[in-house]
Formats: sequence, C-alpha cells, structure tokens
Amino acid sequence: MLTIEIFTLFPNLFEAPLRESILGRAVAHGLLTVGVHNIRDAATDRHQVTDDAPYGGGGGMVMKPEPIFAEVETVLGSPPALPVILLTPQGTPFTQEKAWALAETPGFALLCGRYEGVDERVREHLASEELSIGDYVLSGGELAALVVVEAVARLLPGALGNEEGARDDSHSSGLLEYPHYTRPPEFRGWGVPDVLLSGNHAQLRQWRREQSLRRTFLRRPDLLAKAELSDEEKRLIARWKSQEPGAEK
Ligand code: JF8
Repeated sequence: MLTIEIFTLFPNLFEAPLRESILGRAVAHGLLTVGVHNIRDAATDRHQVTDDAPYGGGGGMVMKPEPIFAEVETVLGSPPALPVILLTPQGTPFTQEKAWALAETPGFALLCGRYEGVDERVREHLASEELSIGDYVLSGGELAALVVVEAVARLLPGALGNEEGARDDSHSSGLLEYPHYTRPPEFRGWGVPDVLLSGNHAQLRQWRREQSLRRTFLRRPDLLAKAELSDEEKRLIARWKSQEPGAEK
C-alpha cells in the first residue's frame, strides 16, 4: 500500500477530494493511505504562530522553520522515513512520468507552503525534492499537492476499475487523446463521424491514431518530439508541416 503524508496549515482543504470519486474509492479500498497533518499542531507558543516577517524586509510573511521541522519529524521521524516533496513554483515540473515513478515507490510526503513560501532552510535541510504543477501562481501548495495525489492514486493497480485505463490515457502514449462521442448519433443536427458507427475495427483504430496525431500536431507540437511514431506517422506529420495551416481544431 502506498503511503502519502501531507503537511499543511489548511487540512480541511483535503477532506472532500480525498472522500470523493476515484481517489476516495482508492483510499476506501486500501490502495493507498493518506495522512493529513496540521503544521500548526507543532507550533509551541501560546498563539501557535507559524509565520513571521522576512529578514531584509519586503512584503508578506514567511513560514517559520521550527513548526514545519517539528511536525514532519513527529510524524516521519528524524531523518524522515519518507522523501519529503516540497510543492513550490520553483520546483521541477510535475509530469505523467513523475506520477508513474511516485506510484511505484513505498510512499512520500508532500509539504505545502502558504504566504510567500517557507524558510529556505526547510528547502535545504528537510525537503528531498521540489515539484511544481505548472507555470501559474497559486496561493499555497495545497491544490498542487491534491493534483499530485490524484495523478498518482489513479495509477495504482485496481484504482480505475479498468486495468487498461491509466496506461491508455493521453500523456501515457505521449500524444493527446482522440475525440470521444457517445449516443445519440445525432444531437441538434450534429452528427458523429461515420467510422465510429461502421463497426470496422481496423479503420476505427487508424482513425483514432490519426486524430491523436493531428490534434497533437496542431495543439501541442512540443509533445511530438518524445512520442513513439512509426515511419508512416512521421511522413504524415512531415506532410502536414509542409501544408497550409488547417482551419480545423
Ligand atoms: C505557493 C506557497 C505551485 N505550480 C504552482 N504554482 N504555485 C504554486 C505554489 C506552491 C506553494 C506556495 N505560494 C505559497 C504557490 C506549486 N507547486
């Protein structure tokens, strides 16, 4: 069973996401265990202060090192028995590859900052790694931690109720997903591609692969460099490159 230990000033933010859907079911079925620990529990002063003004001045507040070290070491021991991952905009980009790697470990801890972030000594002497979920600004590490937890949990064997599911996704193939349709075959005059109704499985597979390639070419050409492509697929993409920009999505 995978162990995830989360350290935060806002433990309530984790309640509903850990209860619901695939993640909630994975926890309920014992595929992983998630502990949520309030850093404020380790603050020893009367008002349980966890932040302070930055040395050198400037705006905002910084999370003090003592309550963070104390809470992490109370739960994980000293040195910590699990890798401690700090969520920060300065971290290594979190990817599907990283999600797979974490899913295959015994467990890890996620440390969530708030305010202007954590005292640098936490990063230097407690965190084993820093991750970022993307190039936009959040108000704290909690939602980033939830993204990591969900991306990892759904990869655990038995988490999807569909054993092929996770490996088949967009970003597992390295390409974007093909378009999906369900009934009815006509909705407000909008039809469904004929190939999906034809029952021709070879044509269907070819259509989906080409749709994945075309979408990736148009929307995320950066992904094509890493994707595994046949010689025929490479020629198809070379032809698209030499053509006028398509008007389609
Ligand atoms: C934060 C603490 C983040 N991709 C990301 N954007 N913003 C954050 C983040 C993480 C922690 C703190 N502000 C204060 C922002 C990540 N990971």
